[in-house]
Amino acid sequence: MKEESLQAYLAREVGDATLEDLIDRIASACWKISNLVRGAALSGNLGTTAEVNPQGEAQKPLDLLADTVFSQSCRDSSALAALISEEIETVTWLREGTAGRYVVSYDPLDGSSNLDVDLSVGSVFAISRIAPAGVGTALVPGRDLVCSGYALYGPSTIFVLTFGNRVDGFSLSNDGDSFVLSHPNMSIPVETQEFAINVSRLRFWDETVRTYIADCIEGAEGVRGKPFNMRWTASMVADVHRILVRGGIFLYPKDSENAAEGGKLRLLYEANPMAMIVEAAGGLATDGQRPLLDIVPQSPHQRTAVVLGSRSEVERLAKAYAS
Ligand code: AHM
Ligand code: MG
Repeated sequence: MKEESLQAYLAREVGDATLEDLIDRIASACWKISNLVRGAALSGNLGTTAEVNPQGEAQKPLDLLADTVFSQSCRDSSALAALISEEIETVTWLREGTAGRYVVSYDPLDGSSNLDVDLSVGSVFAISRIAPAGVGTALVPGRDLVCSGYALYGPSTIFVLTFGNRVDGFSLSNDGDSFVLSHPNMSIPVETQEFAINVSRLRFWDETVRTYIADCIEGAEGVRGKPFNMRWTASMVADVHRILVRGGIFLYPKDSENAAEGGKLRLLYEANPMAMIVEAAGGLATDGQRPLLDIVPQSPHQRTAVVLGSRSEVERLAKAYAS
């Protein structure tokens, strides 16, 4: 089979040179971040800085470096109006009052608590267009996204992309500076026997989540009548990628500890990009009850509950909430 580069794929799929250029810039940021992650120990970039991000979480040197690489790679795109980063408090306007131009929302290094223990991390991004009527606001519901994707820095580096109709994955070449189509048309199996949740938070969960997980753990002996396996990587990118490859359900619910903030994961640059990918791959992505992509964002760092993955399990939990 002839290898197809990400650039050739974009020229075939997109037909808008400015958008192709913007996605290519994001992909370049991802392979540069991949190289930074691999070299982190030898360049003295592990550990934690004295800084905190807008959510009050300690920042790692690589969180900050990845943010710089990402924004520098994107900001010269003439098609770009604004950037929204997990690491920056306010929306960064580059070309204000520019209907039709793009906003990139991104988490430059998701799951960064995994860095010091050499486990998988990733970058997540979503691209939206500033609507003619919405000049001045960078916040749009996930349903209006143009495209979204992530890069997973695991045993290999994979760049996954969707425009909403299909999901394709690209592997980093051996040279480390280009992506090649390796996972065409990814789709999530409808049925699954694998769940992902941070079980140490059980004491904070509501009854619906407790019952759902208890039923899974009872396995073949309980109401589900089949065994379930559990995986939790503490990196949403790695968990979502596993679900794209072999199915599963991922839950980060709103619970009694994080309810005041609305949940743990951020809507614009974590939940929505993953929701767009999961829906395009045949799965479902909700906050437990309503589709994540239907939520109208109110602020750049808004949080939400997240339940996504194989259709049958996400529907089961939504039904349990509804009853
Ligand atoms: P981060 O953006 O600060 O890395 O936080 C997001 C991460 C997700 O990747 C992951 O699913 C979750 O936080 C892990 O949370 P926990 O520490 O409860 O396991
Ligand atoms: Mg994150």
